Amino acid sequence: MTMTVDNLSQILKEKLTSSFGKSLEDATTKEMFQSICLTMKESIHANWQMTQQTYDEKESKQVYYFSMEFLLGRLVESNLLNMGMLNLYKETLLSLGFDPEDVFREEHDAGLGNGGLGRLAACFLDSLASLQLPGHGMGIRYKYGLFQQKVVNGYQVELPDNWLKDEYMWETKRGDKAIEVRFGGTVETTVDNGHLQFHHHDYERVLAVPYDVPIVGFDNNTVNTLRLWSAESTTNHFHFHSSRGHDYYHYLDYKRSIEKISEFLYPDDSYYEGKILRLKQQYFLVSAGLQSILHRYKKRNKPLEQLSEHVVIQINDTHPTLVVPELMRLLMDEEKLGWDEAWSITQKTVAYTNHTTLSEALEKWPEEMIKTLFPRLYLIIHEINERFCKMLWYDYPELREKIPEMAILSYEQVHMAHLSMVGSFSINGVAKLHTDILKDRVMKPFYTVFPKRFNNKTNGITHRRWLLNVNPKLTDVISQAIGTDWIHQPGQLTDLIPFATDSAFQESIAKVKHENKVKLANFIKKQYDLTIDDQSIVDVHIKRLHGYKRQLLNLFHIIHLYNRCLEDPSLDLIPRTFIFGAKAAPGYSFAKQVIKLINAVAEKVNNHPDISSKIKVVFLENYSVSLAERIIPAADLSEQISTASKEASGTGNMKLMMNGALTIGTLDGANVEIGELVGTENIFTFGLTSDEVFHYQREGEYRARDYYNNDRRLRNVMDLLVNEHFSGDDVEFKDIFYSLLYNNDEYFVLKDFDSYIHAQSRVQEAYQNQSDWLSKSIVNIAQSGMFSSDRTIQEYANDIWKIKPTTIGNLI
Ligand code: DL6
Repeated sequence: MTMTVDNLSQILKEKLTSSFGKSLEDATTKEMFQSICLTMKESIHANWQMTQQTYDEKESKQVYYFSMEFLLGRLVESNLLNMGMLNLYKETLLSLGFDPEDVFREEHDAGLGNGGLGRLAACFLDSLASLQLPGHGMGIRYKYGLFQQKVVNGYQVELPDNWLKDEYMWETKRGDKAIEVRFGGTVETTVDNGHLQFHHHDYERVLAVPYDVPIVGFDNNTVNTLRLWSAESTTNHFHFHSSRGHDYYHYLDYKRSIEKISEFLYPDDSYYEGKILRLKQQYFLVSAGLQSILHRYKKRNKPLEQLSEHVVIQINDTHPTLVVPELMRLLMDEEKLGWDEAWSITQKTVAYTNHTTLSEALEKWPEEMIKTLFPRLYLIIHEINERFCKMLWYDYPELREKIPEMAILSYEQVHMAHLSMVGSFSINGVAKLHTDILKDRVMKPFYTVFPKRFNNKTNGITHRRWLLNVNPKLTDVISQAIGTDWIHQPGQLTDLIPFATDSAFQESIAKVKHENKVKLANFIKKQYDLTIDDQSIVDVHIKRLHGYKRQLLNLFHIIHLYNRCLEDPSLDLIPRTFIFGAKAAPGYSFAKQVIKLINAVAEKVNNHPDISSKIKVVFLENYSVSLAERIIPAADLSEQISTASKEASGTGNMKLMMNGALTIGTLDGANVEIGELVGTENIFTFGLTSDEVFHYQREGEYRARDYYNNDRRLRNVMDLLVNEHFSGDDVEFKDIFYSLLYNNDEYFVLKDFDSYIHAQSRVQEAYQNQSDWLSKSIVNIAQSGMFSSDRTIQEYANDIWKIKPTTIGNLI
């Protein structure tokens, strides 16, 4: 039966009554949202069960994507879109007197990630299900997601993200599948029949309880699983016999200490902090995840030796690296396999993705911490290290002097990237340049030893969320021109190329962009009481705040324009709205100062009677998936201006391109591939190349101060930071100033300033010719299909995972 607005209205009304005892007239938007979810879940759950059953029956090989982060955002619209019911639900809501946007916004973003790495994991889940691939996520159900950012007096203030305060509609608790995870204790070694046996005593037990979230495929019946583990205490081993209640208080302390494990997500992006609780979180995910996988595998009645034919474990950066020793432990201590068998299985089952070359992000845990928390794993890591170093010594004499720098255990630390590389069959980077940097520099000796393991998988984004969902008008305009096949095959967006110079098509693209700008302007007006010009160039810099991402360089351009306007009030500028969205790690004081500076500049510029009609600066607080969804469709210009070599890939660059924004960017990460696809005339590149950055870093030839001394424009910009212009005192921004001049500008902001200013002038010039600009924009949209995560996932499936689609039949 095809569902109609009338049927669905009836169903929703009944749901309101049966679940909330409400009539339509009395129902709140929240109750309506919940009724929608409950209704959707009926069909999702049926397909979910069917999918799992089919995978078991067909013995499909399963991929498990282990990640400490899944930045899902909201699911209601993307689930409806994938189920083919989005328009029906929107129409029905309207007919019932509800604004669909208001209803959908009742869903709290699941912000279980910091940024690119976590959002990538979410896009991958969407693509896996949409390509009918048996792939699931393993993560942590943090009670608090990434903090909520408030801006108070220009400063970032962090508030807890209590995303579970209302019921999370998509999850299902699977209490029956809870698993025990053990921490600490001691390991006793005995010999039995000539075999070493390891006995773990006096450990702390933690109950890992899975909450499963269905991942709905697009236009198919596949529903995969994201399993999020929550740490809970068990009362089993507690005996309350003290009449004074000591045991009870002791129990409460214990309970709190256990629940802390899954309490919050560490808010650091590209920075490793070395906190013991974080290490516990990593092991908690790994141990619970692996035990549940082995449990399910054993139901297939296959020998463990064949595990890698049925299961692949992809680890999202080094955070879940403990899968290597934990899988060894489970295979040897629980399943009684010998070292060689266990090692061969482990190495064939685990694959590793690297997401950063920043040294401060590379995880190294103190040996002592590992030894105390996981005494048995420590012994295993020790043995892996011994064997690896011995192999290097005998098989690679030319690398002997590199052994200390390649070892897994060295200088009393456990090097997680080394452990990942040694214990896996695949090591991949996330953009061509990034993978080359890994092979040629950062991991060069490992590449010598394991050349076949290294491969590139350029990142992608799900075009369903980042085009179909966020920009329905653009979607329609595209489909009117080239039909709808591209929706299943996003590579076919290249069919738009001939339309790049078609004036009627350009006009429709311009109309959509303008409507999206008006929508964003209305939001900014409502939220911040700030009027932005919907005819202005919308220049967007949205990502985590980090020195290497160089929000400061963008700001220097803005201050430079401001200075020019002050010098020459009649300066002819195309009006521009500079939009920033960025969270800073709470302990990263430089980044927090940059936020304050952005807000201070905004205050000055936006209130200047002559300048505010030309330039507006907006810092949108609490940057999140949902906020990105509002901003991206309205963007004209995408700021991707990291110091070359530092941004592994970037994925915001892809989302913005797909929505018709042009990139101003360095030759970094996936910008390089964007440039290759669209051609140099359709992107504004500038700045040092990665080789030049490496050169300056190696030779120590760069003297930032010379640029300050020799470039009057730069001096005029920088002096405003320390002369009370943007702040009531001259010390507020002095750390920024000093980092550039006295710490020699680690991220080459001053060095790239001139080239950036020129690139920005080219932007202004190009925008003046609207037809030309629109043609560039269309070429960008046309070439963006390459960056659909469907392409990325297909490459993972073919090259690394060796998995094929499993079709899930219709229920009826
Ligand atoms: O691969 C996803 C994403 C890339 O697009 C970004 O370029 C990169 O910075 C980010 N990496 C991290 C580093 N975390 N660790 N470790 O978030 O990954």
